[in-house]
Parts: sequence; structure tokens; C-alpha cells
Amino acid sequence: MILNTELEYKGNLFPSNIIAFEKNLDTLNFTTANGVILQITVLRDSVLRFRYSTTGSFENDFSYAITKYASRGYNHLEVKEENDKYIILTSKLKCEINKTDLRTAIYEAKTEQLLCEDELGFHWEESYEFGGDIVKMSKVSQEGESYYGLGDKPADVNLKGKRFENWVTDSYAYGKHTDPIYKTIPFYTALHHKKSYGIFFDNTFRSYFDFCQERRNVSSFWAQGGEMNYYFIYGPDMSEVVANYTDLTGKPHQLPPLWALGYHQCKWSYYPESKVKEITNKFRELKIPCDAIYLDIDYMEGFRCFTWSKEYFPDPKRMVKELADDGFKTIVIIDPGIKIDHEYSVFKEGLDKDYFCKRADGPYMKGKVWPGECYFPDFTNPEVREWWSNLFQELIEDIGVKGVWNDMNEPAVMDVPGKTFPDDVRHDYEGNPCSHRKAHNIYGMQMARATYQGLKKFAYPKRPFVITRAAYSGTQRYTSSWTGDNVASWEHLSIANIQAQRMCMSGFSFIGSDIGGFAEQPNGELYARWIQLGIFHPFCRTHSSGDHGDQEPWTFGKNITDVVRKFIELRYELLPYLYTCFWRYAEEGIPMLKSLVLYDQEDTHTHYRSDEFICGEKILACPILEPNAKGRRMYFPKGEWYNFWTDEVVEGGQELWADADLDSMPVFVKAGAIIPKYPVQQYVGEKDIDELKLEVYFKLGKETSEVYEDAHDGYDYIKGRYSLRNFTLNGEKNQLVIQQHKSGKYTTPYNTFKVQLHGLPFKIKKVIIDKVEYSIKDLKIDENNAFVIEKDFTDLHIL
Ligand code: MIG
Repeated sequence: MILNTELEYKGNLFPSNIIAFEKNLDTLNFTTANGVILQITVLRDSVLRFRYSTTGSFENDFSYAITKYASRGYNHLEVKEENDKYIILTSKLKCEINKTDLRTAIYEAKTEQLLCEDELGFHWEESYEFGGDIVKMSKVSQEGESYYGLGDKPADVNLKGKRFENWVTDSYAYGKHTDPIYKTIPFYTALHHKKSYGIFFDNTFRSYFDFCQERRNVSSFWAQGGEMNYYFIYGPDMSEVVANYTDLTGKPHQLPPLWALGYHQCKWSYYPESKVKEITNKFRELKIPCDAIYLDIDYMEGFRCFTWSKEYFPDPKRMVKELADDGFKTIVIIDPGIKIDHEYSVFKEGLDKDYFCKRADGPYMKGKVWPGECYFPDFTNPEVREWWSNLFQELIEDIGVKGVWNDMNEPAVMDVPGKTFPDDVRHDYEGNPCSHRKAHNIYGMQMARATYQGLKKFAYPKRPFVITRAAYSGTQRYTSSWTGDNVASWEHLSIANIQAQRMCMSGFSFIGSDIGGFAEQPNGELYARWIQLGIFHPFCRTHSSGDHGDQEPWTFGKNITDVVRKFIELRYELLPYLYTCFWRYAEEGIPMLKSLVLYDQEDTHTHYRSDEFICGEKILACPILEPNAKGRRMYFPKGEWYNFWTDEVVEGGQELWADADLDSMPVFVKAGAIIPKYPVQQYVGEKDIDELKLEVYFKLGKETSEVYEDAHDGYDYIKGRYSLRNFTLNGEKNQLVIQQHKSGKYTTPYNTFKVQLHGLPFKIKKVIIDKVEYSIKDLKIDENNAFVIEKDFTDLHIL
């Protein structure tokens, strides 16, 4: 007879003492008397994985985030047993596991410096409602420790003192403190005593991070289900931590086509066809460069994915071709909701093949989105993804669409609490069936992945281009992304700046904001300031909801149009620079934008900076974030910086005023840099590049730069058909030496460089190129120190 029906509350449970230890190659298991297992896997000397089980066995080991291409292997692994602890030693780390309570502490191997130490460590609460555990981890926050990362959080760059939640959420008009929003990237980097490490909590359930908010000296993270499963990633440089995390969760599978780094124009919505043409024609007429034009939901027939409105777009193939002839790539939106309509082939097929998500007891997951009531493909089933990818054949192969934009894939559902699927919805999860509690955060990622697979197949031999709103760690392998429905306000300009930096330090560099703001309308000044920032972001697109008027570069009068043109032109000039940054990112996981802390973590002045950032390796930019400004104060990282507009040199390591009237912006170039430039084009490929400009910024001392190029599309570069130029600059009082090392099998179409020297401290007398002497006259060096030389020199001496 059951008398007591109150739920027994056990509270937090903790591991007890270790009673067994077992080593299996790179995997170590520690078992406690109360049945907890800690499994530590040594992935690399600097990367350890921690997994905890409270049941005596582990779940099937599957992750959507970890890439099969992740590097593995270590130089050294040794396990020692002492009275009170076990010690794991790699060539980079020492990890201690306490025998009495399973708590861990990690030290740098070489210096024995403490990096990260459990406070309570692993503990858990049993979940009566769903079964399994609420899994928790707490760490001691070290003196002066700061925290960064976590994807798209709109808070300041340094996360210390705050608590965050991860649950992918459609967040129209979010604000600086809205949390959570569109993305779940449960990865942060920590920094103290000049050393940085990272923690990636690879758990897709709703999760939380607390950085000393609840208790001043404790950071913690926990999730509503699943396993305590995290990776500890050591630097000591933050950029190495990010690169190692990116290695683990994947670099972009290929470079984007160069045009995708051009300027994109979007609005909800450009229709009918005549409106689209009016917009694209205007770009060409006003000579404002633009590569991509977007069609939002109204291009479809009643919002049915993979259809076209006969009324607005009677002949999409012809239109797309005409746009392409004028240099515009057409990009269309595709949402996950499939309209319940038995006359609609995509719906019928999905239903026949049993590809739609279902509720726990069997009914379909029915939800309202733009088309009305919809069912939703279960993108966590590989067969469904394959089907979905094939739906793109007509759009891409036949009609000629060049990119696809995935929206609403949180998944967003209208008119319901929580704005998404209920928790009980079932998912295949790659043959590990589960509820929406576990699959929610990766649903959008898997949709974007399926879309990417379609584009990859049908765009071949060209490269795919996809953009997604929702994402989980690893999504960067497949697509680009934007920061969702922001607002046309000055505060949001600052949020966009921070979000782009934060996404970059979270392994996801191909990111941009809706330039000008999605909700409401900017005035001309705000729009111009936003374009100025946007041209330094990896993804550069104007987008607006369209409810509040137009938002094109020419909307705000001639003065603003001229400023906008000037900056978009600058982006087109910088394309080889941006492309090189992308290549570095895709190759090594180096973030394309670097917050100052990531650029120079040793300088504590950088730890709380949010506005300034480094684009690539050499350009320091800082947006103007207020109206009526003629400039601003900003912090210059250590070193020497050239004012991009005036060539004036600034000594870093201090905060200084930088002039920037509305037609300008604080932009500085690192001394010693060589910045490659293309001529302004109205779109990528408009012109044959017949000369590469090299902007050379003198420095006393040494500096290296690189320029990566290839055919700008296609896959030949993977077979070695690329051109990589490594430049080493060495400046002395009365000479400047530039050496070039060239690799790769691609022959660039141009034969010459136009060298432009900046800040040369001496008057040129002669130039020696590969041992041959030239006079000023021979090279026609002009009064600005510019001259033309053959591209394949190895040694250039300017005396
Ligand atoms: O419920 O497709 O974030 O970029 O223009 C709104 C219409 C749906 C939200 C996206 C936005 C897009 C809009 N979409």
C-alpha cells in the first residue's frame, strides 16, 4: 500500500571515492564506490575530454558537433597513482583526479601553473519528470579570470558576472540583455594569469553557464538532461584555444565562392520581378557594387517551399539568368515548415515517406508558420536530409539560383508558448531516438546541413553558399549565418559589432548582421555607420523587414549614398585580403575577426574592450556608435598603427582620439603589413584582374603578410591550384627589403604588382629586384612612392 505520494527530493548528488581505475589506450576510466564513472579521453596533448556517467555505463557516443576530421594524437601520456590522487600527464597538461571525491584540477605541464580546478566539480540531480539527470559542473574562478565566447550572446564581449542559457530561440527585436537568442554554442574561453583555456560542453539539452554571477568565485555550467560531457582545450593563446575548438567542431568544408564575400542586398520582400530588376538596375546605375540579391518568402506560391509565385515570378529561370548576366547571384529563402496541402508534392512525398516529425503518442507535429499549418521534416534523420537535399535540384541546377537562405529553423512556431515545438516531439537523432528536449538545439543545424548537401551537389562544380539563422557548435562546417532580427538603433549597431566578434571567437567566422537593422528604420547617419562596420564583417548584407520603408544604399539621399558607395567600394578593393583571411580560417581555424583580448591577451587593457577589433591580422577597426560624432576615443593595441586615411602613425598601448566624420571611420593598419587590393568592381568577375595592388606599410623591423588566391570558385584549389604569396618585410633606417615566397599551382591572371609604399622614412635612390638594379626612372617611381613590378620577384630591396 502506497501512503506517501510526495516526490522524494534528494537534492544534489555527488561522486564518492574512487575504487577502480582502468586505462585503455587514450581512455581512462575512474569508478567510484557509488557507481559514478569519469571517463577521460586524451585527444591531443592540449585537449582532454571529460565524460561522467551515474548509471555505470555511457550512452551511445554520438555528437553532431564533433567533426570526423578533428585532429587526434598526442606526444606523451603517462598516468601516475599517488596516495590521494591520480595524475595524468601529457606534454602540455597535468590533470589530477582526487581519489576521495573525483574532483579534478588541471595544470600547465611545463610551469605547474594551475589553469582550471573543480569547485564542487561534477554533481547531479535526478530528474523525476524525464528520467536521467540534470548534470552539473562547477569550477573555481581563478583570480582575475575573464570569460569569452558562447556564440551570439548580445552582452558585452567579456562575460564575467553574467549567467546565460542555451536554447535556440526566434528572438524578433531582441535587445542587449535578451537571452537566449538564435544560436547555441556552448563553448567559452577563459583567461587568467596570461593563460587561456577553453571549455566546450557538448550537450544539446537546454544548458546554462554562470560566470561568477551566482557566486563570485565560481563558474558553472549545467544541462537539463544528457551527459556531463565536456572538452578542456588548452592554449595558452586564446587564438590557439579557438583554433583547437574549431578543429574539433570543424572548419568550413570549403571556401565560399569569392562573390559571397561581396556585398549582398536583401529585404522582406523584393517582389514582383519588376521590383527586383528595379533594385538591381539601380545598383548598376549608381555604380554601387553588389553581388547578391535575395528573395524572401513572397517569391513562393502561398509560402510553399520549392515553388514560385506565378503571379510575381512567372519565369524564374529567365529572370535568374538575366540577373546573372548583370552580375547578380539570386539567393532564395527556404523555411522548414511544409504546408499541409495534399495537392502539394513536397508535402505528399514527405507524408508518404514518413519524413515529418511526430509527437510522443504518434500524431504529427503540427505548427503554424507562414504557409499556415505545417508539418516539419525530421532533419535529424539522414534519409530525410538526403531527400531534402534532392529537393534543390530544380532550384539550383535548372533555375540557376546560387545560394539558399534557411530561416525559422530554431524551429520557430507561431502562436504557441515557447515559440517552438513542444518537448515531447520525437526525433531520429541519427538512430538514437530522442525527444525535442535533446534535438531542439541541433534541429536548425541539421536543416542547414541538408540544405548545404543539396547546394553542394547541384551547384557543382561551383561552390555552395548557404546562410542559416539557427546554429549549434559545428554548423560553421556547412554554412554562413546572420544574427537574426535586430533593430535599427544605435545600441544594435554596437550589439552587431559584439556579436560578430563573439561568433568569430566561437569558431564561427562567416557571420554578419542585418545592416541598418531589421526592425524599424535607421536614419541615413545610422545606416552609413552600420555599412562602415559591415564591410569589415565576413558576411556583408543589408536586410530589413520592409514594414518601415526602404533600406537601400540610396534611400537616404546623395550624401549618404556617396558614403555607402565609398565603403562598399573599399570592401571590393579589400576582397583579396578578406579572402586570404577566410582561407586562413578554413585552413587553421583562426578567427577572421579578433577582439582585442584575442589579439593581445597579455595586455590587460584589452580584457574588457568590446568596440575595437582586428579584421584579419592587420587591420584595426572601430565603429562609430553614436550620432553626430566627429570621431571617438579608442584603444590601440601595442605596436604601431597607420591611420588608413592619412598615413599618420599612432603608437599603440594607449587610448587615443581618432577622427571620423560621417564619411570616415577609425581604420588603422599594422605597421609592416602588406595589404593586397583588387580594383573596384561592380561585382566579382566584372573585371579581369590585370594588376594586384600591394599597400606596403613601412616598419622598422620584421613583419610577415600573405596573399591567398585561386580561381575564386570551384574545387581546383583543393588539388593544389591556388597561389599563396608569403611576404616578409624588413625595414631599416635607409632600406626596405621585401621577400616573396610563392607556393601553389595556380597562375594568377595578372603579371604585375602595383607597389604603394607608406611611411617610408627615406628618399628612394634605387631599387634592386632579384639582384638587378633599377633607377627611379626605370621603374617610374612617382612622388607618392608607387611603382609597378613583375609579380614573381623573390627579393626586392628599396634603398
Ligand atoms: O517571421 O522571412 O529573421 O530575416 O526576412 C519572420 C521573413 C520570418 C525572419 C527572418 C527575416 C526574414 C523574415 N523571417
